[in-house]
Amino acid sequence: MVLTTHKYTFCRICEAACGLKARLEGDEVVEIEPNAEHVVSRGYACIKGLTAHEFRDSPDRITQPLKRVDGGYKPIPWQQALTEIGAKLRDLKQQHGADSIGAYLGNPPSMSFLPPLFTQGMISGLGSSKLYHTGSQDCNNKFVVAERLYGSPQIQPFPDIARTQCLIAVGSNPAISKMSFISLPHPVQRLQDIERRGGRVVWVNPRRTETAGQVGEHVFIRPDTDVFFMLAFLHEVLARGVVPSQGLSSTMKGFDALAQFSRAWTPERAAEVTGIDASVLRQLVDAYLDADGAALYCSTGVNQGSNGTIAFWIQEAINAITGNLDRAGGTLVGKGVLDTTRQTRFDPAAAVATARIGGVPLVMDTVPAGVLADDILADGEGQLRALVMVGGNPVLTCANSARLQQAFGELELLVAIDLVHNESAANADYILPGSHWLERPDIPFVFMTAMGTMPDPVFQYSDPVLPLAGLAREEPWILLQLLDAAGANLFGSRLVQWLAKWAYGDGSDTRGSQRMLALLSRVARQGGLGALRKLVHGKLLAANEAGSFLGKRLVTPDGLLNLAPGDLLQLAPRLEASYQLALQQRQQLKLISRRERFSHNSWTHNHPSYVKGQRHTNYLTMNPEDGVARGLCDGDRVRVSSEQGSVELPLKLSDEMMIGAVTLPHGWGHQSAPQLRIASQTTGVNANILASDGAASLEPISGMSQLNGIVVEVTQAIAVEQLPAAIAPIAWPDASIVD
Ligand SMILES: Nc1nc2c(c(=O)[nH]1)N[C@H]1C(S)=C(S)[C@@H](COP(=O)(O)OP(=O)(O)OC[C@H]3O[C@@H](n4cnc5c(=O)[nH]c(N)nc54)[C@H](O)[C@@H]3O)O[C@H]1N2
Ligand SMILES: Nc1nc2c(c(=O)[nH]1)N[C@H]1C(S)=C(S)[C@@H](COP(=O)(O)OP(=O)(O)OC[C@H]3O[C@@H](n4cnc5c(=O)[nH]c(N)nc54)[C@H](O)[C@@H]3O)O[C@H]1N2
Ligand code: SF4
Ligand SMILES: [Mo]
Repeated sequence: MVLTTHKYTFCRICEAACGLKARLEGDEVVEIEPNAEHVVSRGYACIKGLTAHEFRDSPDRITQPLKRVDGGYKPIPWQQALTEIGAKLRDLKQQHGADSIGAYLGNPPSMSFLPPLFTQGMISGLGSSKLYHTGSQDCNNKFVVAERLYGSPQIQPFPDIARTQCLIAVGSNPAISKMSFISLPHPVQRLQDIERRGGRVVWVNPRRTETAGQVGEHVFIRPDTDVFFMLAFLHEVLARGVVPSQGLSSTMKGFDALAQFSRAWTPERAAEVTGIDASVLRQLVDAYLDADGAALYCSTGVNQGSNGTIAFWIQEAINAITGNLDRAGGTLVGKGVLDTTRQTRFDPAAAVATARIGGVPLVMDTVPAGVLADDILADGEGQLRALVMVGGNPVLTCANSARLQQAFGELELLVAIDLVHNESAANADYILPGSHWLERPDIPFVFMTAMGTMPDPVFQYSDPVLPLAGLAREEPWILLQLLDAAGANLFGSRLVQWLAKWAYGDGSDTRGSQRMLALLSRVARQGGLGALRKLVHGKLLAANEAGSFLGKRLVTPDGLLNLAPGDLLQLAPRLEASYQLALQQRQQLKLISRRERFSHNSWTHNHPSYVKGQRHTNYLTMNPEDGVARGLCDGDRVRVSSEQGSVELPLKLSDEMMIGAVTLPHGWGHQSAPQLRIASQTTGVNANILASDGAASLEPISGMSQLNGIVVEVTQAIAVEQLPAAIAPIAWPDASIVD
């Protein structure tokens, strides 16, 4: 008889970190339910968390190291893989210097605590400066602004959802993504609560989203013009005579320079490019100023535009000067249990480290992914010759994928540490079986544990729910062994390397990570493993306090909030040029990104239920009027062309899109990964073929790639391909998904 047991854990797919309850029969998870006893998520979870075990047990999961031999892949022992990779890394370092070796840290392992830490430790241990990270695809603008305004990238105010009377959210769709830079399980319900208590919620977005259908009011904005919306908002706030109150003004500086910066941006001028009527903007400013606690919030819709840094700066400045920052109902600054704001302090007087390519600045010691292809292709000192991918799928998720794929072919060594043989690893030299989060012990990732971006502060721990599959190993163990084989030490310290190696042993179980987490927990005064194991439903921490931040917890050199950092002020001419360009581009179609319920970046399409029926492809969505103007009908196959490339896919016409804006979900284009037997049969296309890379295409200061507001043309596709009507059946375990 098989024994049925239950184990509690928390989800590590997105920032909500929902509590889950897994039902096991023997060593197999047969069902995952939301954990009703979890102190924050209280019985909420989404389809991705509830089907996580089906990805862990995917028939395409890699469970032993693979080496490329004669164009195919053959299983090899761990020892051989590590020795050979280590020897190559050592050689490259000797011949070409440490900067010839880099790592790409993907998003999925970044949602755990230890894998990102060890990836950083490996790169710095090798003496390299080449850590590529997905931050330049989603949020580096927020980090660089926080450095300058508050003194550390880790200080990220978030809306006080429980008390706000007015939330204006720009470029965010919580019903689908569950939000970013705030951990909020069941966001729609929490947002509806704002309306229930008489508050207002406003969505500013070129697409009327699934969220706007359930809560709040929607305002259309033309793609990539948010910075002008923010500037006009600030202009109008100042026009009402708002100045920081006496108490506030002693906690901040730069008000006059900020006011000067916004002077030219009247609502009428902004309206020319945003499409938001000046009177509508003034009403929003009224609502914001009249509310007893209001917050402006933005997310990737803004971050991935061409001026996400200025937009976020101005947003934060508005929240600050109106007294909404650090106020009940405004925005709050959480406290992590492991507060590292001082350790990550930004020195505005110090020179910013730059990448080899185009002098692009590093952000939190990471290189923007937009120069990865150049780093491989451009000869010269420090040319990148070896790349270790720790999760992630850059060939689908980074701008100008076609070029990146070509560049990957030039690498002397490409190693993927992953669950599956994905598109980026199509020609990898080695594929090493990493761990699924259900197999890892964990505390919540850095935003929660160190930065405290939580309306309901919680600390939690999970033991692994399942053992490591086959010969899979945890990422920290793999990275330690690679360092050893390359003759280097974690963070360059022999002692740290020795201790970590002792803790991890042969890596066949997760005791190493448990020891590490227990140590971190003790440092955070949360007790050892025994104490952690009591946190299966999470432990509520002290509530976020209004009035605890300004004048108290900033880590700028003078302790003041800097409303007008010098290098941001210098972006004024760029802003003017962007405005002129936006004026010229008013008649052109602009492409924006969007997320889907059944896609999580690039890694959920290898599951039959996620891609069944109409979901076997992504679609371009366009306003019907734009369709009529181009003679296009719903269901037509269209060609979408940008300066960078073109893709062909089916069209959907919907008035959810603003006129002039089209949208195309990213993370598709799996045809080059035959090892993903389901995904490779899907017909969706890679949106990042259309986005540009290279230093000149990146936002200055943040190095963000522009993934929103890409000028495109859409025409009828000439060659109509015969598409498979449905994915061919493959023997696959029963999927539990329900739509
Ligand atoms: N289901 C699902 N959930 C996810 C993910 C996923 O792929 N699928 N990804 C996860 C990750 S890695 C992240 S970083 C978070 C991101 O989470 P969010 O940043 O909250 O992302 P979205 O909810 O997609 O919101 C982005 C919105 O911006 C809008 N937008 C696009 N361009 C513009 C523009 O120029 N201006 C304005 N104002 N809006 C614009 C889009 O229409 C979209 O509705 O989501 C996470 N959650
Ligand atoms: N055009 C456009 N491009 C975008 C975006 C957009 O909105 N528009 N969004 C961007 C955003 S927000 C992000 S965060 C990036 C994401 O970019 P990436 O991180 O590069 O891509 P993902 O699809 O998240 O990574 C999927 C891979 O991680 C592996 N994986 C999953 N879990 C684990 C694990 O625990 N360990 C290991 N070792 N591997 C694991 C999966 O098997 C899969 O192969 O994409 C960005 N790209
Ligand atoms: S909302 Fe995010 S954290 Fe919660 S179950 Fe879904 S994917 Fe997991
Ligand atoms: Mo992301």
